[in-house]
Amino acid sequence: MVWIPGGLFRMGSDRHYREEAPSRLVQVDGFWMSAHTVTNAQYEAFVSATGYVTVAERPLNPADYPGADRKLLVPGALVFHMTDGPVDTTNIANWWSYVPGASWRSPKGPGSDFAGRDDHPVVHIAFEDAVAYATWKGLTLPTEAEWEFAARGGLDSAEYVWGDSLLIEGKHMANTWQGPFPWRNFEADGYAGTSPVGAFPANGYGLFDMAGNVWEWTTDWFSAVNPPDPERPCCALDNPRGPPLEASFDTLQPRSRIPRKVVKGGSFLCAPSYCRRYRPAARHAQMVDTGMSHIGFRCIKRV
Ligand SMILES: [Ca+2]
Repeated sequence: MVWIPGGLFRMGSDRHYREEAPSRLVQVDGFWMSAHTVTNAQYEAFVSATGYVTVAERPLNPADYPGADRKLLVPGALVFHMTDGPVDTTNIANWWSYVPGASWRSPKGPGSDFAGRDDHPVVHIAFEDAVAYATWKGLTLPTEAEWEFAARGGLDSAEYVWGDSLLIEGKHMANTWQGPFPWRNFEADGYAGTSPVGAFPANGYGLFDMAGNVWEWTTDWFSAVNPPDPERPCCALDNPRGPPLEASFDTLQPRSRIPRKVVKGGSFLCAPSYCRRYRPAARHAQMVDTGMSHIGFRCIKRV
């Protein structure tokens, strides 16, 4: 783990998606953070030691999913698939499929495994799966503010975790998507799917993959509305913990009672043409029960 010194910083951004604004002064205390996301090998060690069964591997309770097709209420996870050609990018069902039997062990469904990818981030991890691992290690998960402070690596208000240009001397600094999403991936960064942890340069604090590769869970409940900027350093929000759970329900799916946490960092599926969320200010709402091909996590330890 590496030491994140803590301090005052500008959280969020006024230059991109609405849910990142307003940019505001926030203070966080110092903490220790894992240099990379939890890998398949690390998660396997946890499961071997404890017998833990992830959410994606457990039977589903129909009461939690009113109106859902019962045929779909079987253990599984959302798996990404490329399309044959351009599709309507407002409909994520064009490239996400619920695959029965998909889980961290079988990332593409029955018959698949993570052979040769021991050092890639574990994926298809629901929020409580991440918490279970962290607890076993005597660690915890970061708040959104802690995660974003760490991701910035000391570059306050920069667009990216490495500075203000997407490429540095023509080189990709993170595992994202190049080409028209979701049907052509030019792999200019070297990877179509996840990459081994640490394949790209570390940020200013020595943390790897704080942009791209996989989204990372934080402990904050999601709200698209953020606190106002206090403007004066004396009044900065002190170690914010996010809004209450009730704020996190998806208003576009009023029947859903699955609350949503903030995930950060973007993933190998973030493309300039579709989703510019490989930035430290970027954020996304993720239902706590939903494992996906592009969601992992890392741990912290507070002092
Ligand atoms: Ca890539």
